[in-house]
Amino acid sequence: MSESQDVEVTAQIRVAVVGVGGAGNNVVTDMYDSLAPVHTIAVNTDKNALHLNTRADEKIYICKEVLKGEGTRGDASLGKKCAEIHEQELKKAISGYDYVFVVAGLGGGTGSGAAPVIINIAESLNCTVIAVMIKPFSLFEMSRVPVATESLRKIKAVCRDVTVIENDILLDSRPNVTMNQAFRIMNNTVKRHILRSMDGLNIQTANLYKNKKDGSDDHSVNVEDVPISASMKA
Ligand SMILES: Nc1nc2c(ncn2[C@@H]2O[C@H](COP(=O)(O)OP(=O)(O)OP(=O)(O)O)[C@@H](O)[C@H]2O)c(=O)[nH]1
Ligand SMILES: [Mg+2]
Repeated sequence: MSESQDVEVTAQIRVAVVGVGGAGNNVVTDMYDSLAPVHTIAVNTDKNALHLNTRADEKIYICKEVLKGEGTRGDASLGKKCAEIHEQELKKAISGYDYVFVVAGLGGGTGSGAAPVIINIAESLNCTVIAVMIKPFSLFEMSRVPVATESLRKIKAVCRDVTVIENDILLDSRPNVTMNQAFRIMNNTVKRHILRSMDGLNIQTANLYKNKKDGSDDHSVNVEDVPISASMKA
């Protein structure tokens, strides 16, 4: 196969990363800023978090009918409802990709409620769906654990490829970091996990890098990674 044919074939592979809720939006922003070779889609019920704090190729605000933009305040049933109301819009956004990564932090209302709906939508399309779910700190966020566990159960029931990343891992390796620093480190780890998964799927990322005007808005996190193997749980 000639080089030009090779480029043509690999360039047809389309990858979307859908970040749901606060954590998902933060990971997507990290990927967008670092010019990751994927189409980024941010979904949230929190209008300000989505429109002011998130950078992505596409943003989908899924709350207006129900919550007046203030988010779910931890209610996963509302997160679910909002995603269901916007099913067609979400479906349209996710359609046409070969691989769809869905990323969310579990334990709040949006990620826990909407991610299972979005994963279901993606599974109904002709694509490979990879769920990357972040579990809350089991000690500091104890009250969120049951919500996270229930959401993960729903996700595992519909999606074969689920990676669970535990925020807890930072307590062992970096006990003195602040919560925000911990999130930044973990988001970098999540981003690298997604990029490595793409390598594992034989997606030739070099040919997919987006042709952005310049790298001046590259705010990629300059911190060391937590070893990915250490932050995974089967
Ligand atoms: N790694 C990482 N975890 C995060 C981040 N933000 C939040 N989390 C974790 O994800 C869990 C869910 O938080 P959010 O994503 O903010 O919640 P949400 O889905 O927006 O839900 P609501 O705000 O309640 O509607 C939290 O309990 C944290 O453990 C982040 O930027 N990085
Ligand atoms: Mg939120």
